[in-house]
Amino acid sequence: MSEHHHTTVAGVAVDTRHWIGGERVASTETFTDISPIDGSTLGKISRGTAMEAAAAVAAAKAAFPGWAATPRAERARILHAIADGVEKRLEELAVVETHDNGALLRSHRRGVMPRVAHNFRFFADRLLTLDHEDFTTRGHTNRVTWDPAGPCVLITPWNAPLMLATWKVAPALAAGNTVILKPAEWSPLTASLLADIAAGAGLPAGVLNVVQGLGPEIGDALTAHPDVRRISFTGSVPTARHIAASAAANLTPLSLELGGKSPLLVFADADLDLAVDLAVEQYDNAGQVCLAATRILVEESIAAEFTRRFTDKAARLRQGDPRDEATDIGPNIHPRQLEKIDGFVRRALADGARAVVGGHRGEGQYYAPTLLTDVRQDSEIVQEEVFGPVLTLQTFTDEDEAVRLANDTRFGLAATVATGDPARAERITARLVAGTVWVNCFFVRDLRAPFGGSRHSGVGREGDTWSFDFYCDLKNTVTAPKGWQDH
Ligand code: TXE
Repeated sequence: MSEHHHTTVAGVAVDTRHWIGGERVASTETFTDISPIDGSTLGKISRGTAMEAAAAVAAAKAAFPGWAATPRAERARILHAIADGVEKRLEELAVVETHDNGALLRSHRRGVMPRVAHNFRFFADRLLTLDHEDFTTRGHTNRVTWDPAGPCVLITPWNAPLMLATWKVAPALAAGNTVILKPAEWSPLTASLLADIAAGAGLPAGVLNVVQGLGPEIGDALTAHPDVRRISFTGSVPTARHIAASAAANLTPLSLELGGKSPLLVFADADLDLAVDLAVEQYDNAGQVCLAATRILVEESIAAEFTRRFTDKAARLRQGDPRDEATDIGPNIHPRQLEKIDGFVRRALADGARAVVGGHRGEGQYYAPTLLTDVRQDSEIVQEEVFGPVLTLQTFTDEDEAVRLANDTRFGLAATVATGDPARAERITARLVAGTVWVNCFFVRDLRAPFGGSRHSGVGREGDTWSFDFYCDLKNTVTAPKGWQDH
């Protein structure tokens, strides 16, 4: 096979072509996928155009009636078989993902890839109990059913590639839809492995299609296509706006999971060690987490002590090769992302901010974990998502000020509250604008809960029945009572 058709990453063979209608399809052009670990080339990936996009939608359209008519139990069985395939190849998926996006191998092994398998199992099982009790209206029976919607375009980012992709793929397939998955061009490899796994699990041809390519080149051909019935996107706000405009032509329903600028509120009555742990945890995945609480808001009276303990703990973080079990923070995804992060920090420093920790690049693809103080509420560094290991610290004197600062951005994805007072936790939580609020914890997630954001953090919720509601056309059938002919 040509080097334009496949690559080998840490001993794992990956097909670098599209997967359309159950076949591998190559584009004439390719794009280069590089590893954030050392900048090495991982492969030449098929660079999709409108032609491949149209072919993928046509394949998804052709496969739809068959898959939609497949009994729920059989769909669930195949999704469980995909989960089995993920578990069987878990180590390979973890290794390839780490080479491709630079996130820690240990978290891919122990957290992310098991969750990928769980995504399939959860929605397979949930499908089997997806029923609304019938009810009657003047003797007429109402029956609510979840009809599959049709071909779904799923566009996904690079910060947690396979996890975020399968969070959409699994419910879309469970619901009886067919899928065109477009992974991010900075981390295209595990989506291709997923296509192999799905085919091995017996998913019929055309039910899952994977197209590779650069967003601005292939995006519109997918999102403006009249045969596409749903678009689910996780990524940036500007791209979401573009997709929404493109989808408007056909009024295609959208689910949008976007960025955040979430607060961590630390009250003087909090367990300070826990609060510091929660703050340092925000450097996970080199800060490339939409949920990250990047704005630390600390009660004035404990700010000095909090900062001292935070600085001590941050100094002990080990930054380095994400394949090393001892590493806490790996590289950032791409030279362009590093440029972007550094630009934010330079401008903040020029604007009067002070770097208490870090504030500069590290070697190669690494950015030093950074904490900035003396930042203005209306400044760029407080208002815009950096998507790197950069946190700001501000102080407040009472609950009203804490809530005002916490809610004063255009985002509303998540918030974390550290306090020893349950009544205060309740008061604060009720006033926060956020899709998820954690009290004295962070990142505890469950597929039974709704996930999503308010304002510019997104539109809609994913998880449990909220995913099914999005991926289905809900139908109510009203049947007259028996013997209606006699009347
Ligand atoms: O995102 P894009 P980028 C935020 C984060 C980051 C910034 C930029 O702040 O620094 O976004 O990242 C596809 N039509 N998040 O530029 O462009 C693209 O190919 C259709 C937060 O990488 O949004 C990729 O598959 N699709 C976030 C996907 O959109 C298009 C995760 C995401 O890329 C397209 C990622 C187009 N015109 C970034 N243009 C989160 N919420 O977790 C691009 N794409």
